[in-house]
Amino acid sequence: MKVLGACPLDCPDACSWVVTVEDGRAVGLRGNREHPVTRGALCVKVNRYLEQLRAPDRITYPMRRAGAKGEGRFERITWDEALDEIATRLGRIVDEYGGEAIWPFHGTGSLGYIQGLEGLSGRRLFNVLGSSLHDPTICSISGTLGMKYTLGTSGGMDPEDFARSKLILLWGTNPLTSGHHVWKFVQDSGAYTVAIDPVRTRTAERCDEHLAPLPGTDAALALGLMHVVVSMGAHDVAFLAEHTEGWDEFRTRLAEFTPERVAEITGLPRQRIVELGERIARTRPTAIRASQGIQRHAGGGMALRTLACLPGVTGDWAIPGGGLHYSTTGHFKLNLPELVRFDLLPHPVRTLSQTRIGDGLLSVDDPPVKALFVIAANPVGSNPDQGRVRAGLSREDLFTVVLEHFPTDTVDYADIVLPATMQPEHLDVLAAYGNMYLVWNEPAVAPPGECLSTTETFRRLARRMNLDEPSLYDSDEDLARVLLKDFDVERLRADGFLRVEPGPVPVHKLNFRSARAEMAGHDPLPGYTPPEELAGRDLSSGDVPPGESFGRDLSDGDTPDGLILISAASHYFLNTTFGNNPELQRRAGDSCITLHPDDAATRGIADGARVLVSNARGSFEATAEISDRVRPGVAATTKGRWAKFSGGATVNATIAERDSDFGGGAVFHDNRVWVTARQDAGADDPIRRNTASAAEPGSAQ
Ligand SMILES: Nc1nc2c(c(=O)[nH]1)N[C@H]1C(S)=C(S)[C@@H](COP(=O)(O)OP(=O)(O)OC[C@H]3O[C@@H](n4cnc5c(=O)[nH]c(N)nc54)[C@H](O)[C@@H]3O)O[C@H]1N2
Ligand SMILES: Nc1nc2c(c(=O)[nH]1)N[C@H]1C(S)=C(S)[C@@H](COP(=O)(O)OP(=O)(O)OC[C@H]3O[C@@H](n4cnc5c(=O)[nH]c(N)nc54)[C@H](O)[C@@H]3O)O[C@H]1N2
Ligand code: SF4
Ligand SMILES: [Mo]
Repeated sequence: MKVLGACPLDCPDACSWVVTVEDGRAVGLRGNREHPVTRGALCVKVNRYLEQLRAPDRITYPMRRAGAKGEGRFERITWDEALDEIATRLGRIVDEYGGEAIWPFHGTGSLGYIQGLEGLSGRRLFNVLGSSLHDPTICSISGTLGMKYTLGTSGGMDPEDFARSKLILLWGTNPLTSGHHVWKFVQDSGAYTVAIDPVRTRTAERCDEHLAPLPGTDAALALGLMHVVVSMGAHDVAFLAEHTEGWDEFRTRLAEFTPERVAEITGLPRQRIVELGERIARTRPTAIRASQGIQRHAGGGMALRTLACLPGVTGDWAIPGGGLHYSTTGHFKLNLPELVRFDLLPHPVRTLSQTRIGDGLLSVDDPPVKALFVIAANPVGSNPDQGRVRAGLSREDLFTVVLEHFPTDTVDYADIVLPATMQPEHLDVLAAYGNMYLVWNEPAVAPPGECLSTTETFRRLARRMNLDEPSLYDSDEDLARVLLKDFDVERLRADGFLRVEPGPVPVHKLNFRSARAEMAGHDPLPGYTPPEELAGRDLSSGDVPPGESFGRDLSDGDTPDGLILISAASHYFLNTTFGNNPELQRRAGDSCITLHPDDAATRGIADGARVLVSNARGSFEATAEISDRVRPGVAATTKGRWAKFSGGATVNATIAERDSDFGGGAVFHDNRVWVTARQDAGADDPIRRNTASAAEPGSAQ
């Protein structure tokens, strides 16, 4: 039997897949050949998804903490015991502190609207309880707001239109790793391709040209390119007059961003900026693919706001194959209000930010967070400031429930662990954020052991709490039909996917001057907001004022200026998902940091040496790779490793829990670190190398 499903992971592609089921077991998984973007192919990670379904460390029954918080020692309990304990604890917390003391903390482990997606699943129950709202700030919010200020929507161009582009800028995006299906459209176009990325990634290597600006300086580069276009008289006067607001003011600002100044800010040769500006000026249509990586900086929202202006200046927004693609989410008109039912809230409640879980647990008062539900998230692995996240989760007075598949670093802090179903075991619906398709996921097999879906878990908890609101008991299919009120559900279910047509971009006019941005306290015009930890200084020359060392003791020999560390998507993990898969661990190899030969030489670090990477927030260990894939002053590693398989800490120990400019986004790539050789690394190195077995100590399995 073949069952149509969909990949649930936080990836722009939202692949449609086909599960082969024999005797009630999933024995095969492949991409759906009919889906115009999936085209039969999944990816290196998800090709191993079925292994994860049956992995020996899968959590298959409820557990109660038996050791200290963080220790990861648990005892098996029944669902009845688990639900009783949760219902009793929640009841007491609501009585004493009010519902806002409960924080349903959702991650992006599943992007399914029914089982996962950042704060939606289970929200009806949390509304009835009057729990705090959860703002999914960790991934893409700054860029989304930046796009909206300029365009009125965050949904940009349809990436299938790349097939018609003549010039494509792959700007702060590495699709060959983080969502490879768009590459086919890029290739088919025959367009001239330019990668703009401080790192020479897999994608940059395949492009015709690569520019490596200093991290967080993209808005300045965009302003410089527009400056060149305008100084050539190549701006689209008719488009600007008819479809934009505030052009005269913005044009004045562009005049300030001469190629000389932009060269200084970005660390790019002036000539390269002028040449790319000229190429843009003479090539219609020009398309930009930007994704989330570019906005993980202090000025990340402004970066997208300013980038979205470029196709306005050239008139590309009006030409098929021209424009900017960031996220297509804004084009899907789903019936979220009826799915989520905020009308069930007894009174207005506060909102807590996903990115700031450390603050949320350690600093928020009135009321303090007393109960934390972690749903499809792994904040110890994925959030900024790992040390603070651990400190927050260690609070003895905090009641933590984690719904999970695997014994993650976060599960170790749970009071109660609940076993969750995986994608072939439950029903779900997704809308891609990197293409124009809805995808349907039909359950294919029964879950192992006592695993329950998120929805069923919350239905049972509602019953245990004697809540009589009828909508808390809607079935998954009812929920899907509500969400898809305006779509042909039968067709979606039969085909596994359904195309949605993008709405107009810009929505009305393109706003160079944005009243909405101004009202939110931002610059009324698009501009350049420098990154926080780069602060416009030339990192390679060591000209940082003495004493300015981000609180770090420099007596161990590193240079005072440190390096900007980018921790982008790993080819083999998806955030921390798959971080426990032995084969993917083997392929990913040791935790690694890439250093430019000059930076390695200054620090006396040899290729393959063990290094300590640190700043005032924390540290982790890695193996140095010396390569000119990174520019001087910049280092690169990847996200997604589990701390328990990496000597106890990952790169996230060094990242600041600080908000970006728009919407309180995370600043993962705006991170200054110091790198020193570890003298004492030897055979008894505590870092485990490729030996992580699926069944880890710390798991109760
Ligand atoms: N294999 C794999 N795929 C994934 C993920 C994964 O973990 N693994 N994660 C998924 C998720 S959650 C998301 S949000 C997306 C994210 O996918 P992307 O948007 O691709 O995000 P990142 O991987 O963070 O960064 C992309 C690129 O931006 C570059 N970059 C960083 N800072 C700057 C900058 O200031 N300017 C410029 N021009 N470039 C910069 C990085 O070097 C990197 O090559 O991918 C999804 N897909
Ligand atoms: N250093 C660094 N850190 C980053 C980033 C970066 O660029 N650099 N990027 C950030 C980004 S873009 C994102 S989106 C965040 C993601 O951060 P998180 O949302 O915490 O994502 P994951 O780490 O993948 O953890 C998701 C967990 O959900 C579980 N899960 C999956 N499906 C289900 C389900 O159906 N039910 C239940 N109950 N559980 C499920 C998985 O087993 C996994 O443990 O990470 C961020 N972290
Ligand atoms: S992770 Fe992305 S590319 Fe891989 S199967 Fe899922 S949606 Fe497709
Ligand atoms: Mo993300």
